[in-house]
Amino acid sequence: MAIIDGKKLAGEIRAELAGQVEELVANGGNAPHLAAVLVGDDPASQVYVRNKVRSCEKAGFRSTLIRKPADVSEAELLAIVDQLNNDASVDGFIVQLPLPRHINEEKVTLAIYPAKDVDGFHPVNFGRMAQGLPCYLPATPAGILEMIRRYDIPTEGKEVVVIGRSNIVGTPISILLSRKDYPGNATVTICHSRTKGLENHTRRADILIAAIGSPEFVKGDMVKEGVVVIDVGMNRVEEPDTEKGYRLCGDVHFDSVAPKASLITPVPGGVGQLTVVSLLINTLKAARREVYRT
Ligand code: BQF
Repeated sequence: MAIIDGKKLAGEIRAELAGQVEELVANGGNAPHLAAVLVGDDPASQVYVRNKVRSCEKAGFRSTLIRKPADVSEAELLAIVDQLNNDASVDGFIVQLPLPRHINEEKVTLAIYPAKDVDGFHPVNFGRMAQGLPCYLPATPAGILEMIRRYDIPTEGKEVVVIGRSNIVGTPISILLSRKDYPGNATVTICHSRTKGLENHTRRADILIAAIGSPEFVKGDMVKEGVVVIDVGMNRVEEPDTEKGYRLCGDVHFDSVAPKASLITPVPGGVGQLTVVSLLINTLKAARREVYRT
């Protein structure tokens, strides 16, 4: 069994990005500029946005954080989106999800210009992704692909089982891994809360991707010997006797699954690291106008 080192991979990719930023600037361009809008004070969202800002700093990107209180109106948030859409100094931006209940996430996502949608959540980017056209890939699926590439994990003809069908992870990674490409050419099964006999699917997986949102859901007896396990889960579990009062765990019960796996991602220090780096990759593409010419 080997553990995929997301932190090390992310560091290597950030160093490569820093080199590309230097080159861009040496050729008279500006450093890529990412803006992030954070609404409210959800502790997890604050951590994620801080990770993104820090990651920008490490790679030589510019970043701008716009914070608004939880009771910001939908109209005001849409006005901020509009302003960022039209700010030529901002290459790409994100609105950190989830948003408070009184704000329609779909409406906000639709308001972002696809050319600045470096999260890849706009339906135009999703549609382009599904058709294999140039697009901003959603960060977590992009991070998983990058992990598969850098660890030279074979995918052609493999049985991939994805648990979870969200718009930002399960559905796009399923589409991406069934494409005629590398990574891709896999036979993909999507499982979800209504799947019958889940273990009968997961036990057939050569590559198992868990994106459920349920702490330590996948147990050792649900996987076969030699499986590659990609754990997308990011769950906070209360742990009163710790400094923070919680611990992070994935959707995979690491201790029972790892002994059977050929490769496995840890939580923390796994996929999450690559998610953040993928956002920077998209922002560099935005700065270079690689995906949308105008
Ligand atoms: C790590 C996210 C669920 C819902 C919304 C590194 C991150 C997390 C973990 C991070 C995530 C998860 C992000 C680690 C961004 C990934 O070392 O294990 C980085 O910052 N993430 C998000 O923005 O929104 C989410 C998970």
